[in-house]
Amino acid sequence: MRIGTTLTNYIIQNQRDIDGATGEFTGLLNDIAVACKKIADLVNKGALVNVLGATDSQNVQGETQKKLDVISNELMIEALRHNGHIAALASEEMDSVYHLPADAKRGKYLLLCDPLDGSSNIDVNVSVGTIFSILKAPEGVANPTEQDFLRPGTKQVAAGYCLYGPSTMLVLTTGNGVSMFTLDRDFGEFLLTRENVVIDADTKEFAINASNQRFWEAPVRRYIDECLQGADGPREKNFNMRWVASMVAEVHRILTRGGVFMYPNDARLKSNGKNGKLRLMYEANPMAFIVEQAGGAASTGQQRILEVQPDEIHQRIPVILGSRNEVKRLDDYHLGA
Ligand code: P6P
Repeated sequence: MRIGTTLTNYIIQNQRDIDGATGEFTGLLNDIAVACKKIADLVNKGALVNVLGATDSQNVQGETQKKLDVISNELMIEALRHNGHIAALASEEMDSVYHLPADAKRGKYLLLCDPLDGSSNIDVNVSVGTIFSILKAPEGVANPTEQDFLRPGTKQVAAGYCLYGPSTMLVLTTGNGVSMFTLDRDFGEFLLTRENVVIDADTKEFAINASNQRFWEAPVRRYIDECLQGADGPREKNFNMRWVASMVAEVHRILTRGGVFMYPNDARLKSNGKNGKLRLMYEANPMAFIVEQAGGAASTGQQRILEVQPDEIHQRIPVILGSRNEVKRLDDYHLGA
């Protein structure tokens, strides 16, 4: 009887492709998978284990933290801090870099994560996810600083997400394509269900929060207007629209059937001194790495996301990603503008 390829076996078989990888990288991925399995369990149980609803605290972004935001962050730390695979951790849910306990062995990697992205969907039972990005840690530094994390996305060793949807799926790239694993709850293993994922270069589906239309800049307004004109307009085809308000779900759909996702900067965000809504280090960069590895593209509208030099760990960035021909069209509109 066939068991299938587990995530751990897949990483071991492929770790020769990972720059300088030893069993430590496999161990790190395993720790992340353990945290994701526990988060999946709590997300799935929801009200049964009293994890729904909000806390009375806010994160560094000034956003009210859901109970599961805080719990997911604690689970990620718990899964990683004593196993000696990371040197430090940064999270959307923590103002500053998390340093390991003094007696904990330091590892070769830095982990950045959004422990539970899209958590506003939790209470309405819509898909949410965990996003993670892995960098090499500076050698011989016991407590890496925020500055040690501020590397462009091209320096990522690996990136991935876990989607807590109708099925729980972990999607991963180590720089050699994109692989998808589905959680078999019967024996608690992520099993390989798809590899060498490729995004169609063209699409008829876009994802944007259309309630912000009055704030959009001209290139975005032009692109969406043309899509909405459908077959009678300059695109000569009809488009569909999706907006889940959960980036992990949107990216997974795009990896599966193509599409373009946009969270551009706009007049509303600019008036609040923001450069987009999504965070560069633990949302845009890992998703851009995955999308590019699947043959798609990821841009700010002005430049490739993975080439942005970070200034601070929680900085925001405009995001356009997905089918590469659509991203290029949006880039051309921005550059023309
Ligand atoms: P809005 C979730 O809060 C998130 O960070 C992404 O996952 C999602 O794409 C976006 O924000 C949704 O933003 O403004 O539509 O609620």
